[in-house]
Amino acid sequence: MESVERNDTLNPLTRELPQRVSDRIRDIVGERGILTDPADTAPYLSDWRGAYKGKAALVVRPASTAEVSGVLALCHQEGIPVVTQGGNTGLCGGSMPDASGRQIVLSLNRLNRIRNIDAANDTLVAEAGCILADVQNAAREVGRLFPLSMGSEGSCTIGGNLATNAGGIAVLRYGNMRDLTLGIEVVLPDGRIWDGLRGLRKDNTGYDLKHLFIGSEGSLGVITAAVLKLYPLPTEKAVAFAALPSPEAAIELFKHLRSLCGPRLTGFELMSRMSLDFVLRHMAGCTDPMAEPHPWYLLIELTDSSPTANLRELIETGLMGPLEDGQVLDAVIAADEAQAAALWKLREGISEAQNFEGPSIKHDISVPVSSIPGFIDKASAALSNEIPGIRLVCYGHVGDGNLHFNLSKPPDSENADFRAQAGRIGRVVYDVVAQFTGSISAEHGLGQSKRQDIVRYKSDLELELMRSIKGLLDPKAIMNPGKVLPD
Ligand code: FAD
Ligand code: 2HG
Ligand code: ZN
Repeated sequence: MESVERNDTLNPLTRELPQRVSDRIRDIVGERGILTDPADTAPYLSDWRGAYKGKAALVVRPASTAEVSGVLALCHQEGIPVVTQGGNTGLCGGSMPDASGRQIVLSLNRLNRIRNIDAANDTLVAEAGCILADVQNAAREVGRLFPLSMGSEGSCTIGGNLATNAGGIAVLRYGNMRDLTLGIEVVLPDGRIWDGLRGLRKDNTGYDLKHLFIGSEGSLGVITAAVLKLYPLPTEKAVAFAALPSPEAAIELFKHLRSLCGPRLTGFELMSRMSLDFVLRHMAGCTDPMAEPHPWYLLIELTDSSPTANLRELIETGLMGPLEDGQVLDAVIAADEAQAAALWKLREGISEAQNFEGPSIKHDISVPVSSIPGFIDKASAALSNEIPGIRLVCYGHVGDGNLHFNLSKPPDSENADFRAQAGRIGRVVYDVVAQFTGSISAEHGLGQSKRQDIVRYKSDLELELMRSIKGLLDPKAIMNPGKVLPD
């Protein structure tokens, strides 16, 4: 903020930006591109969970790359911090401005055109503000699949997916957002536009710069468009819900099904009984598909594009042996699309269901797949020593080695007391993650919530390189300050 002159007239609406600056922003994005009324700005100033809140000098909604460029050039010149926002579904506070009221929120929800679909090249060019579900639908209309899929797909955006290198429920087969992207367009913090929209599967011309911006959580520049990879649309699908005695049994079944089904194994999601209980308690229309409760469950999906694939028979064969030897306790196979959707709702509803149980402390961790049972054992034991009565909501993309090792407060404890323990508890969990050479953020990013934690788990050299890259691309540190990098 140093370069904002102290004796400028403050904008009466925002009180934190000089009037001449908000006038210039209005000139760039037009009347529709600015929100100042508290009723309009409120959804941009609180995150999906209600865990983070912020204030903003303005909410700015550019409708083109040129407008993003104009706004960033001005903010760079004036030293105004910019918090880029997509669908605001992030879970680490990355899209929230701070409490100063001096930052602007740059929402990309008007930058939402699909620029091009090339079915022969299997690519789609989407602007950053496109909702993920709209991109999936556009691909489906031309008989193709855009495979990124997650519970927030009706609200999250391609820009947010790129900025967080999102994962989701089909990473096992198709990879995460980094693997699904061939090129990007980025507006640098000083307003220059890098057009890296190349739809090439082979391009070895030096450093692959797109990977710097993918996963950078708005801290290096604003991603405005991307060339995304498309795949053949699956024509066959089988979905099974299996009950298991333990995480060890889940990993045995994973090895078995990987060998039997190869790349057809698309989703392999673990959930504890506590996770299912929350869904059954809070999500309308959800029922337990089994007569008895069991300690653990797997949601398994096979897909194929071959018209001759008999996936139902394949999954039945795959489950038969484990059912006979007690590694699987019970199993249900969806008879049609409606039953498959109902089974998926049991898994996808966990995040929302947990919100109804009061504040949660989230740990989005990864370890090698083989270490999942050991991690769950050790981390659960460490936690129950720390807070008696804590409720562990453990679930996730176990085929990727990624667990959402989430905690809900003991029912009789105070919200504030529980929240105050997040740092101490995080360290207990993350120290176990480190023992298994895992990561403290598998898919949601660092945002505000984990940026200080990385000091303990990344080497000094790695942190130094990250800071150097930030300094090079964003020397005035206007892009999403207080996120990703530790103080
Ligand atoms: P936002 O929340 O708006 O922003 C996230 C970060 O990206 C912020 O740091 C922001 O500054 C930055 N950003 C946004 N757009 C841009 C841009 N164009 N250029 C530069 N930076 C930008 N995540 C998963 O990975 N897997 C899941 O399975 C999953 N499931 C979820 C289920 C639910 C119910 C919910 C609520 C969330 C889930 N998420 C999941 C988390 C979240 O949806 C993803 O992180 C998603 O990618 C965020 O997209 P967004 O558009 O909402 O981004
Ligand atoms: C999921 O896999 C999401 O459901 C959300 O990544 C996880 O809410 C969470 O912690
Ligand atoms: Zn997830």
